[in-house]
This record gives sequence, structure tokens and C-alpha cells, in this order.
Amino acid sequence: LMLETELRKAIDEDQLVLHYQPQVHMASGALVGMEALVRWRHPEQGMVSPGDFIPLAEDSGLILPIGVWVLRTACAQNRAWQEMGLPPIRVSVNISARQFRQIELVRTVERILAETGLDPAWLELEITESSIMYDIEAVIQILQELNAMGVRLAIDDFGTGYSSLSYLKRLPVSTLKIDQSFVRDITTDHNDAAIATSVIALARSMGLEVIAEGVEAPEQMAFLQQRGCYRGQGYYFSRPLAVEEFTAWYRRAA
Ligand code: G
Ligand code: G
Ligand code: MN
Ligand code: NA
Repeated sequence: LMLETELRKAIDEDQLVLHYQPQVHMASGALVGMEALVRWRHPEQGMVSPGDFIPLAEDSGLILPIGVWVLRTACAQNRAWQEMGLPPIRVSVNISARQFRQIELVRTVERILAETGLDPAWLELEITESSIMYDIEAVIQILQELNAMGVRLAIDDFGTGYSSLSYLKRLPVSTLKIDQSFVRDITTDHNDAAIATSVIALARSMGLEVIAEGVEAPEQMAFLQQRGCYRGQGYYFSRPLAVEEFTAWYRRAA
């Protein structure tokens, strides 16, 4: 309960920050996008990772104001980079299950895009399989409205949830993200290799983009490219970076 009170304060007192992790075209190293990842700059405990407060934020409902803050900050930052003359790329924002259960999400996204002046094409929302499956019919409607607005939609951690493949054709998503748990041992574990290969083939045959997460080594990158996955995100390219560091990276790679 104390943590909840502190988290409430964190929102009001500007203790949350976003870091950005590059997403690259692996062959050329060109920057193609970035994922916004929230951190809590706690006055005593230092940087707290989202794994340690997002679950609490979900349970308490604080994820709703946090989610609005994350969306607004990421969209405003992306617009600011464009205004600096950097070539436009997409920013991906994680949306939790609880946010997705609310039809207000559509209006919130619309309002934030209008406020920040960001073109919807430069925003991607990452949703997990479990949040899709929670209430599939309601989610499809929300996704269709976001898609009609021109916002891109990605399924995060693909392959780790319980989604039935038959739903995939009904979802207006444009990207599948191969979960890092399959990438970690991709060159040594036959099952992980088979799953990653299948996800790539599925994405390609359905005309979806595919990106691998958690790429840490050149062998993993080579394996993915050989099977037709050309985009990657992971420590091999860069960790998530604070705004200033990311700006320097952006200038170099774009
Ligand atoms: O950055 P890190 O690997 O520590 O993130 C841990 C988890 O927190 C990941 O599953 C990531 O998707 C989630 N996460 C990071 N930022 C956000 C955010 O802004 N909103 C939500 N809902 N989840 C986030
Ligand atoms: O659940 P989601 O896919 O949004 O989580 C992304 C998380 O993965 C972030 O917290 C980020 O810090 C972490 N991450 C990013 N790149 C790598 C990597 O190469 N290896 C590992 N182990 N984690 C990574
Ligand atoms: Mn993600
Ligand atoms: Na993921």
C-alpha cells in the first residue's frame, strides 16, 4: 500500500521517465523505430524497472494515468525529434490489458495525437496476446477503430500467450514481435528455432511485418535474417537509452 501511495506521487511529481530502445534493419543497421519503456526514478531507491511496478499499477488502476502519461510523452518526444529535422520513424508504446479493456483508449489516443501533432502513422501500439484474448470481441472493435485512425498495431511477446491462430486473421495488426524467450537460444535449441521460424513464416505469408526482440549476438541476428526476419531489437544493437543518448544514436543511425 505504501508503494501504491508512492507511485501515485510519482505520477504527480514527474518521477517517471521514458527510455527508448532502437529497432533496426539488421543488415544495414538503419534505425527503423524505437520502443518507449517506462522507468521510475525513485527519490531513494534510484531507477526502478517497470517489472517491479507495472503489475502493481495494473492491480491498483494506476496504469490508466501512467498509460496516458506514457502515450503523451512518447508522442510528444517523437514529434520533437521530427521537428529537429530527424527522419521520421515509429515509436512503439506498450499498452497493458487493463488499458485495452476501455473504449476510452481510442479517444485518448485521438486526443494525444491531436495535442502533440504527431501523424498517427508514426505511432505503434504494442499489445500482448493475453490482453487480446481477455475479451476478444471488444478488443477487435477497439483495434479496428485505432487502425481506422491510421495507428499501427503490433502483437508483443508473440508465441508466449494462448492466442488461437484463427483470431489473427480478424485482427487489424501490422506487426508480430518474436518474443525474446525464443531468440535467446535460437541457435542451439531446436524448439525455439522451430517456433521462431514458424512465426516468421506466418508473418510473411499473412503480409505482416516481423521483428525479433532480445537480439544479443551476431549468430542470433544471422539466423533470423536467413529465415526472413530483417528487423531486430536488443542489446546487440543497443540497450534502452535516455532521451539524450537516444538522440545521439538517432543522429548517427538515421
Ligand atoms: O524495460 P523492461 O525490460 O524492464 O520492461 C519490463 C516490462 O515492462 C516489459 O514487459 C515491458 O513491456 C513493460 N513495460 C515497459 N514500459 C511499459 C509501459 O509504458 N507500459 C506498459 N504497460 N508496460 C511497460
Ligand atoms: O515485454 P516487452 O517485450 O515489452 O519487454 C521489453 C523488455 O526487454 C524491456 O524491458 C527491455 O529492457 C528488455 N530487453 C531489450 N533488449 C533486450 C535484450 O537484448 N536482452 C534481454 N534479456 N532483454 C532485453
Ligand atoms: Mn514491448
Ligand atoms: Na516482448
